[in-house]
Amino acid sequence: MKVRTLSLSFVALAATLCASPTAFAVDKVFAPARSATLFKAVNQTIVGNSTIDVSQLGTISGLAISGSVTLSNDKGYVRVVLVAATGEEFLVLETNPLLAKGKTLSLDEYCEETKQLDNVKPAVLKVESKDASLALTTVSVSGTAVTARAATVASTAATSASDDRDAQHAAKLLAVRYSIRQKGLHWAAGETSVSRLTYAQKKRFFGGKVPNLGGLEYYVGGLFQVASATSSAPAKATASAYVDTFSWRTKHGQSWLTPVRDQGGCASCWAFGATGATELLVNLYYNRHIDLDLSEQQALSCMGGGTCGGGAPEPVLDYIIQNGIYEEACFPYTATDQVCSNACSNPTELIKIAGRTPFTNDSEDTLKAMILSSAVTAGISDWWHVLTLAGYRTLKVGDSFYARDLAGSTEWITVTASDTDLIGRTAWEFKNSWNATWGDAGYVYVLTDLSNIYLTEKLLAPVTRRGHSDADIACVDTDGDGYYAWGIGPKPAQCPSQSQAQPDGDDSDRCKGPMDQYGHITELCTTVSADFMASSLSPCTGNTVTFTDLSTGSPSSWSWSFGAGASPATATGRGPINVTYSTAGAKTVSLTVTGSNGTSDVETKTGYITVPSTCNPVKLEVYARNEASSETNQFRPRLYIANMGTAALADFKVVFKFTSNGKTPVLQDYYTPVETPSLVNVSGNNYKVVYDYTGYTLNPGSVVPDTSGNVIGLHYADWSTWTVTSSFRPGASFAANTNLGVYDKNGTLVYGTAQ
Ligand SMILES: [Ca+2]
Ligand SMILES: [Ca+2]
Ligand SMILES: [Ca+2]
Repeated sequence: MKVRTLSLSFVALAATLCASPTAFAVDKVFAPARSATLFKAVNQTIVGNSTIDVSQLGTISGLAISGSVTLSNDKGYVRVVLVAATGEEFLVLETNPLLAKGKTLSLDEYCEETKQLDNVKPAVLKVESKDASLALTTVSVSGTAVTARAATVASTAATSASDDRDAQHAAKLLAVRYSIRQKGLHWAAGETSVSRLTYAQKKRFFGGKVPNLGGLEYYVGGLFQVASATSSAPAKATASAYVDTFSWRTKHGQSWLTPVRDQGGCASCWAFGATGATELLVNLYYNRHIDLDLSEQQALSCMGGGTCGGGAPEPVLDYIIQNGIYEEACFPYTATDQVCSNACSNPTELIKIAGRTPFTNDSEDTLKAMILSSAVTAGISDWWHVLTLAGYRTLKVGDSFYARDLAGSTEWITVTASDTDLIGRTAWEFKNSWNATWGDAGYVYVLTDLSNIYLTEKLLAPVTRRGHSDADIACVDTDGDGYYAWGIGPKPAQCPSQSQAQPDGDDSDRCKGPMDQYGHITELCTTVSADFMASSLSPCTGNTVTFTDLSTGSPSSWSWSFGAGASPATATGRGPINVTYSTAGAKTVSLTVTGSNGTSDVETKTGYITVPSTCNPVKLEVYARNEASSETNQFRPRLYIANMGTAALADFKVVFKFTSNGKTPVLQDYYTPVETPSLVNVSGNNYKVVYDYTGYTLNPGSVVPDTSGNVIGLHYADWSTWTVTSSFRPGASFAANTNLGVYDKNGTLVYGTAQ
């Protein structure tokens, strides 16, 4: 019999819960750690919010629910929370269309934080739902654990609550990533500072009530689309007089925002949104990187805006207008409610602003004008959350976003010609206060209905700063084009007499002159310069690649050449131009532009496009870790495989190699429910481990065996130190591992490195 660990207690459990190999589904990580002994028949269909009395169940060490969830639209969600007699809360289930990988979810003894409980006395099950129904058939519980959990944890890592949570987090993240891929969404999901919070921690973070974030906690970059209650995409913006893209993160070639902060376990986003905007306004007004760190604790404790249970930015701004705000050191942030008298009595900084103007939600252009002229604090009502606005971008083909998560995964997200739901829409760029390890370095691009933007205020200059005056405003011509920059106020007296009357719209580029009220910048250089970009750098044969002109200097004619196998092979006109390739390989693309005054320029990008020889709709991800890192005579690899693609993969093999220091290794199979592992002596001390999945099919969206992984053991029997050099190279926790290789039934490498 195959068992997963050496622990006898767990052998018995595996036999109880997992009668056949088909039961080793991904959902196993959401099944109770101990077999259920008590059941409560419920047989209710719950719509909206409800509570179920479970106080008669006695002290328990685990709780699971069975039934099914139906989500009626993209905003649908269901959350079930166990409330203990002590008032402690534990998440039993949270789902939405991303987590459920669709509109329905079948629950067979499902549990999350209630998988292993430390002898809890239950009171009620709290059900919260919107645009969804929960058909609950039974609640099952396991009674008091016979042995204390701590002892079980010590005996084997495989049954620890922390391992369970790791596996659940991994499974939820894979589900979100799979849904993003299947739905064609344009953001990347990864592990963030928020994704691993417990329900109780999230509740503190959001001020006592957790909103349906629709996956936002997993956001690590790209374009986050706030789900609309109607399934149709929000209307596109009408033609705008304003410039397509503007951001204080790139104005004059630099970011004017202060570093991303961390609000911690306190719903003080409103204090951070207002303070972040004030810090930005100070930099903009003085045209210098003063980069003040102002006191969010003062905003939280002294300004009447709210508490760690939530609040609003307007009272904070009004207080800063009337009384001013101190520096962080005067009243350091503790993420707790404190009395205002804890502030220092002699602050160094006292910053006041002149006023505020609310956004009336009348049009996108109004909000663009506010961003172009000053600092703006803004909220998203679906998230009950306030942030600082940094800029906006009208989406066009070729716009690219870089995503990176805590586990080190990176990807590019690019708008292509087929993204008709995006092109022409406005993405709002926000600075968040969830730490720079969340989102796109702490920032997020949001696509949402205008009506979802609330608590939004433009901050008004002038700024006053204790011990300083307007003589401190920098008036500089950094790029030497004769146009000076002096921030967002009127031209100050200290600007030199030879300076132009209009400010420089981009003081990092001598070809860019003054900016008008709509953000358009006068072109100062007439020389043409050719440049372009492609919507995809590695298209499959037959797939459309869109080439977009990025030339500067107002060219009047264009001549393109797209490389071998391209159709069309050449083109004239600005484009964008759609091209397909019929052959694989590296392609060299060039563009020649000519200006009206006869000057011309050529941009040639050698090997710019690479068409792969095979485009496989199977897209695997393999995660691995070493369970036995602390033991010297063995290593115990764990791995699992996810198919994130659109086609099934059958009869494959996973292979890695290792070298022993002269001792003969022994393979022991602990938990490989669907494959046959084997140890192959290649030559001398060189070995391969082969996991043979002949007869098994890994379907799209599925994981094998589950996110806690297969386990085999490799050891040498005499308990002396054993040195193994392995291509497996795993760490202590699960991470994507491309050091091993996955081969399909034809022997073609479909993932990782050749072995
Ligand atoms: Ca601060
Ligand atoms: Ca200049
Ligand atoms: Ca300039």
